[in-house]
Amino acid sequence: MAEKGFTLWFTGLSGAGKTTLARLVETELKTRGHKVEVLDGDVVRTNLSKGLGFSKEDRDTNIRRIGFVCDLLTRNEVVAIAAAISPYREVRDELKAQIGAFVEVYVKCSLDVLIKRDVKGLYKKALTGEVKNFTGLDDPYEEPLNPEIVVETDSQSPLESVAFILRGLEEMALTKAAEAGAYTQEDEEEVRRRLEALGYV
Ligand code: ADX
Repeated sequence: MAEKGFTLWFTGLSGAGKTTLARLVETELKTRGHKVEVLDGDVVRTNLSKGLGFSKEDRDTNIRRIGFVCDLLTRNEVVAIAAAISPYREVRDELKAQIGAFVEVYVKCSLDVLIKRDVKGLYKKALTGEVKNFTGLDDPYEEPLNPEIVVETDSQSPLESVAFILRGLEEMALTKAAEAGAYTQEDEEEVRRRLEALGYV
């Protein structure tokens, strides 16, 4: 029997870890037999949302486009994973109502830590005024009020957050834990490769 489709929606500030967690959860869910597609804000903005900027209107358009594709995938037994800041509550709630099988994951991290980490160097640019309307600094981020899952990436390791998310999905009966020995050597190598790329092993 085909697995049930659902949308796993990661929201949170730039650099909080949405993409990292989305990719790790993707690998794990594929291992468990799900069909999975990731829609990442940074990637979508190079194709589907090419040309859009960071005004409220453009961000909402970007999020509605990502949500539209997630809806199509979800209907077809695919797990659609979105990783975009998606700063506005109203449009996230709109997508939740539209898609139904929608799990909101708030990737929470304090601004202090994000500014210190600053992997892409964008916080520095935003703080010096080189980049304007940066989310969390001079542009709003509306925290989810009732997210299904919250992970705190300033105190958890990526693997801890991933384990927590998977447990949440298991409790919602959206996935089943893989049986011992279900991993092929290829799966293990893939996880290892991803962790290596992140500097964890
Ligand atoms: S969203 O607001 O429309 O959901 P999205 O997740 O697609 O944003 O893109 C965010 C990414 O764009 C950030 O991770 C960052 O790399 C880049 N970016 C460039 N300018 C901004 C800005 N003003 N605010 C936030 N992110 C920005």
